[in-house]
Amino acid sequence: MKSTTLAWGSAALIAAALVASRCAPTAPRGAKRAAAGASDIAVAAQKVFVAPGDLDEYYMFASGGHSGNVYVYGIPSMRHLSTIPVFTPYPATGYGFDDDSRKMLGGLTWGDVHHPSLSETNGDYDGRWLFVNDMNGRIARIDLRDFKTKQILGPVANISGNHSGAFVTPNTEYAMMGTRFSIPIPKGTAAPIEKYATEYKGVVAGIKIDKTSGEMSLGWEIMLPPFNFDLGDAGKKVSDGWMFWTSYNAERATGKLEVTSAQRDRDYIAAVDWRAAEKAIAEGKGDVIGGVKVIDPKKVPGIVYLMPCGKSPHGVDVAPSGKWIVGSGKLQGVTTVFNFEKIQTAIRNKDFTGDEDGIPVLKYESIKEAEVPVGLGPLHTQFGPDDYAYTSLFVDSAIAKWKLGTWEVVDKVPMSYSIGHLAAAEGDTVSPDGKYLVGLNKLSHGRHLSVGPSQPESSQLVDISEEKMKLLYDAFTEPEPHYAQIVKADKLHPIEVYAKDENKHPLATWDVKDAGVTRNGSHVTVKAVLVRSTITPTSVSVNEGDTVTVAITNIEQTTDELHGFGLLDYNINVVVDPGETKTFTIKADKPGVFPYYCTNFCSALHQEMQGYLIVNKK
Ligand code: K7E
Ligand code: CUA
Repeated sequence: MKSTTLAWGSAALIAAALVASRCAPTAPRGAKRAAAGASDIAVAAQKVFVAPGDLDEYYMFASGGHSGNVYVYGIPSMRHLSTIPVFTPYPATGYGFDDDSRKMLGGLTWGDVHHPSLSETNGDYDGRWLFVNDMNGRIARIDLRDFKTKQILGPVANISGNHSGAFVTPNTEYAMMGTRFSIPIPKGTAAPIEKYATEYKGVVAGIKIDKTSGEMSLGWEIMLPPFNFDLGDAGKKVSDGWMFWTSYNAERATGKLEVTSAQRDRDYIAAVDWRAAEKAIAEGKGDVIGGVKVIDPKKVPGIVYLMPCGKSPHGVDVAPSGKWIVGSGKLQGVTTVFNFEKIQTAIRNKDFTGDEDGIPVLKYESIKEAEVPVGLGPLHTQFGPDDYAYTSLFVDSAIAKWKLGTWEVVDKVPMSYSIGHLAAAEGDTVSPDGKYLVGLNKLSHGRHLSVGPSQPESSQLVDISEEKMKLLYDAFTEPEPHYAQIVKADKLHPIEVYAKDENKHPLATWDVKDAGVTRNGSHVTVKAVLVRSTITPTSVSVNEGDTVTVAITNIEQTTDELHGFGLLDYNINVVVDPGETKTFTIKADKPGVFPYYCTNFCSALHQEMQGYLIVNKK
């Protein structure tokens, strides 16, 4: 197998390649088909074809980047099954219009989701929750019982640009957070940019997750030098109890980072003993910054160590055994594998080469196991059974398959084009499935019908069940897929309706006789009932200046019988699932008559499902 090895320090060359790779060729229509034999295409078509009425074998949860959403796909069909709004209002499901979801969004109407993280038990997906990070210092929890966002934690104090989350630990004790854009802390403090190296700080955090409810709270924070913390992964099995964060900009540089932060041959992976951090916080150690306790590793040693890793590493991925920690230096031609046992030995022996703000730097040669010549621009690694690893190569526009232990690159498959993350079936758990891998590409360049300057985002399904990887399918994916996770469909057990006796909403109304209007001073409460094909009450009269809270219960107990409540001119659009109660509140500041109606087609008399809000002039 031909592979390219590149000496460290050839950053300029790589930079040129990085630029060049953004101009991938556009194949003339029809030419691509000729490239693969007709029988290959027939085999691929059969492998992705999910017959009408049949179901996919896996769910894929893909990040929606700055759309603020999570997108759900079926694998192998690559069908887009659902959109889960998280950090962004989404009229299709009424998200961000009712009181609870508005409160959760907290005034921000966008988020930048990069890394979905399914909850785990003993290092395997357990199908309970999905956690996702947002660059605005937040993490959200989606309940996989109903595929809805249930909690948004944050913005968390002192965390700025939370890119390196939401990777959970093997028993979902913690989700991870980290600063990509260091700032002076606490937030709200200003310091001149010339003082970046000393007064700006990076912070990493452990977000504690309640075992039963999934409720998140801040566990601990650690103050670090102003490196740009980029990706993360939790240790597993032998390395359980540790977390790893990559960082770039060990130079502590400012200005044109593409030049200034690429000077050194090595940056760092921060290795954190999270049980030690937990203990330190429990013992009351740490300084209060921004209203929370923050551990300063200079004062509390034994919690953080820095592992040198070349060069401007992006992804860090822990192998299923927990033995190997793979750091992908995006500006080189190799990916570096560290040996967890050697890391522990180096820590015990104080095998350090120096420190950064009091944090020991481990000796590279002592902890490194291998440099695997995967190819140019390695970003992320996923795993399969039998010790196989798959690394995405942004610059080479390919995926490399290689073997843990022998460190041999055994196969490569081109991607069209410029792959970022990749996701293999259960490929970041302790027991990867193999079978399928999805390349989440940054560019599509003529792989789909043109829709103007904003080209469709492209993902490619790859068969990894055999020795050679085979491209099966090109699929449009909603922008912008960074990371995705693929979970066996039978691990999830979504409900179809909210059972009546589980609805504990104080304003739930299950009988149309109980629907109606009550007034308390200038606060009007409307209890509304939705059932085919009437909204009760059919009209509501209030006075200009009233505050009006409308509680809507959909009393259907039938699958798929959703009703909506669209209120014209007041910017209200709520969707209520069977058995669910939602409230919205408006200030009746516009006099007149305002129709409301059911927005979800529900029966032959759906059009009749309407009413009027009458706001009487003062
Ligand atoms: Cu590589 Cu945000 Cu994980 Cu994009 S990130 S690719
Ligand atoms: Cu209810 Cu349409």
